[in-house]
Amino acid sequence: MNRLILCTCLSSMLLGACSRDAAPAGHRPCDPQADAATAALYENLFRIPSKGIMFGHQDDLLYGHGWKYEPDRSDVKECCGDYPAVAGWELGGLEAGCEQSIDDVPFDTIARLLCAAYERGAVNTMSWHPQNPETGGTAWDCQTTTAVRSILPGGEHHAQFRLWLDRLAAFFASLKGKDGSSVPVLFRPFHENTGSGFWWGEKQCTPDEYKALWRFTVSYLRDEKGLHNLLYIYSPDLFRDAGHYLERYPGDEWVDILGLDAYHRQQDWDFLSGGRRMLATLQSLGEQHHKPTAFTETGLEGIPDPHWWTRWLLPVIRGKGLCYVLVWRNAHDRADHFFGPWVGHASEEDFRVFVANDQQPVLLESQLPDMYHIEK
Ligand code: BMA
Repeated sequence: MNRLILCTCLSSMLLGACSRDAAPAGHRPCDPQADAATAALYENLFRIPSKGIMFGHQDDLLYGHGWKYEPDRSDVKECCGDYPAVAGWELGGLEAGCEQSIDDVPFDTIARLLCAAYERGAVNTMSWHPQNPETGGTAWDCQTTTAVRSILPGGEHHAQFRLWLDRLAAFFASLKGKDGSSVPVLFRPFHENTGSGFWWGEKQCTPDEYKALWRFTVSYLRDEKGLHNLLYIYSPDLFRDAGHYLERYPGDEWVDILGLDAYHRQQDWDFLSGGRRMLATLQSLGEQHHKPTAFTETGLEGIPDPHWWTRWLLPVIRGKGLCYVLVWRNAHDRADHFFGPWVGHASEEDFRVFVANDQQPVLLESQLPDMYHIEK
């Protein structure tokens, strides 16, 4: 369905149809004032698993294996004829006032292509790898255990953190569709909190500090900055059990979507059994907490198995009620740093088999229903 035509021709009708009142009780974003398109997107995230799982790829429209910034180009599209249903983008560097992300992508290019993806009907999600507020190092700088505390209210770097969020807020507010309405974004801050790879990780802050950071961030963007086009994804890393997953969970009123980041690392853990276990737990948690669930980051770097898509990913995600699965980026400047398909790679054909499989429907961009309108 062409969302743009519907929205421009029938905007007032649709705004009524998209109103939050149209959503069944329980399917309300944690922002009570979420705008119509954002509330409709949220409702559709509950509905989409009955149709299939949306396929996502980080930075897909910006660059790919061996190329960058070529209009309309996409590694996924070149392999299977369609863009990913979920477009992933990165905010790291924006907080510091940089014009380019930590992956050297200009933010105005991200904004332009993100809005274009929305106009085509895709779903946009943004990750954020902010610098360490204490050291000025990267998100991966974990040498201190006080970075989170330092940006909470009363902390030494709290004013700086507000400035960071002001910059993010200005970016989110600038994302507009052709009809002038705000573009909804699935925002995924402070991810992989059960790991210790980032300064907000399990060893770097206490559960209470993490929860306070999350709540402050949501409250600041939503209530102080008045952003109503965001849905918030909580996405821990590998976890032992439901208790571990929820240890740092800020509460149902602060989270819209339950996610999981879990990479296939052959030496470290069994992706098949571990992935199935964690996604089954995520499915139960989604049901208990009335939240949609997503496999928010995954992949096997360099895809050494030419049948990775059908041998590993498909059995892990099948039947888990997920609204999407997103594989990480195909770097343009690092030959071995890719997680998605590209033409000429040994797994290209298997990716097409994965996309067309009849066990777990996989949805690409053009197969999506109108995600920004609630169909009666
Ligand atoms: C990581 C790697 C890095 C990148 C970061 C943010 O997983 O891909 O090269 O800078 O994500 O996109």
